Amino acid sequence: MNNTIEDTIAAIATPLGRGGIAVIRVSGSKALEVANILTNTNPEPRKAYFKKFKLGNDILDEGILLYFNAPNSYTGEDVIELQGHGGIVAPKRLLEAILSIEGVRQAEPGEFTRRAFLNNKMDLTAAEAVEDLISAGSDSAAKAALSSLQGTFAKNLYEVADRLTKFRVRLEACLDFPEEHEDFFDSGNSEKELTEIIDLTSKTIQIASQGVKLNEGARIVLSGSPNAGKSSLLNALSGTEKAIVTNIPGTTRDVLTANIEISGVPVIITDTAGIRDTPSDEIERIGIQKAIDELKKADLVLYMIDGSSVPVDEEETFKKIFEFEKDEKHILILVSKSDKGMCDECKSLLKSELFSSYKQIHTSTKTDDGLNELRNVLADALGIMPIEGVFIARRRHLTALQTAFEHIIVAKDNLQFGDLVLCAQEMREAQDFIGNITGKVTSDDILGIIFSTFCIGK
Ligand SMILES: Nc1nc2c(ncn2[C@@H]2O[C@H](COP(=O)(O)OP(=O)(O)OP(=O)(O)O)[C@@H](O)[C@H]2O)c(=O)[nH]1
Ligand SMILES: [Mg+2]
Repeated sequence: MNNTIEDTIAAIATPLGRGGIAVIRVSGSKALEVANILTNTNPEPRKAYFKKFKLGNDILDEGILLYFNAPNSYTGEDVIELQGHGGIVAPKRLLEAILSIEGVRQAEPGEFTRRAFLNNKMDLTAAEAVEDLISAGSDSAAKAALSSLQGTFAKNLYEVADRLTKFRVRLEACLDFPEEHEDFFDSGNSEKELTEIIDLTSKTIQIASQGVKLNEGARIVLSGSPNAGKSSLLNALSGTEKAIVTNIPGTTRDVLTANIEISGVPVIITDTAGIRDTPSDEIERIGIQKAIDELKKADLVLYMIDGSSVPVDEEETFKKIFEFEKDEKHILILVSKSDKGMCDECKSLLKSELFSSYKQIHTSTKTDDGLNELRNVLADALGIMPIEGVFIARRRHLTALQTAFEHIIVAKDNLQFGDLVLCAQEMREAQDFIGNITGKVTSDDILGIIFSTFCIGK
């Protein structure tokens, strides 16, 4: 049988594991019947009932029953919540009992929120923000997700969409009745209006791109020759003693990660084995291969050079990094151990053609020298900037916004050339892309992809 929106759905909404309370949510036309079967109660909306949860003579648990009647619920349908004891077994037994009731099935990931969206309880940006709030990796990401959930992103988009509509109404009228709308571009007002729409869209793009950064976080990979000080830096930046540090080259073999925050953006920092052509054993050889694999996933590579000792094969090692990361902006050179001073060979190496075009920062994990500057440089290199009123956004939002923006730019060109038909066409396209973000113009396939990444019970 195909799952439909007519089905009543149920799921455990809290994480499974030891905990005080587990919440099971049921949504759909049979929700009240489920409450009735399990608790022998006809609950009034928004009242808490302490009840035994029973199926037949089998007592499954006891706890609180809540009822939210349609449309005044999260999903817009009849919803009941059973708050029983936490753990793994008790909530599962209760859920199984609920699913044994005819017409009730297990909810798919994100299905409660999908119904909320389909019942116009929230638009798509808010629905996505629910999941983003749950998986927020930093304080700032959580705040930004809450802001989108409360409609800040949508408000910006509706403003753009509203202005597009007003412009299109006049433009289409002018195309249909040219005689009556001669002033359409004579007055220059239309061009001014389009410029304002472009500014507004561009501002929204700027905020959304920061929102995407908060959402996705960034990956920084530490790389370089053995003994350069990579593991010491991971420990210093994360404030932990996660990585083993010794003066034996080839200490790190496996890939180690730590989660840190840079200007509010969650960053995964990865420590890897030092790269050299002569690994001491098979384990180090595999570690070096893993280190190279990590480079492919990096948003930014911090290439570390021990400034205090005479460089050995540094050019060859660096060229290996360069093979995987060609963009200069994505590589920073970190000259470590600044407390020990710099040797002349290293000074001339850094001035050589291969290294001189990269940004170079000097640090010491012994004295913390340069670490604050490093954090600022990292924020800069990752494109993190403080913007008022940041809301969370996803890459699909940014792509749609940028495409809409391009259409508006072309529309303005067409207006300037006097080709109103093409201008109208571009404006229509732009509006569709904006509608795609809020869910006003979204196909079922896209909805399927969006909600399948949610957790079950949400
Ligand atoms: N004086 C000084 N010594 C440092 C600094 N950073 C690291 N060291 C020392 O350099 C040696 C190597 O440091 P690690 O952090 O293990 O170097 P690594 O790059 O992780 O080395 P591998 O794992 O072998 O590739 C250790 O003895 C550290 O104590 C620094 O800023 N100043
Ligand atoms: Mg190491």
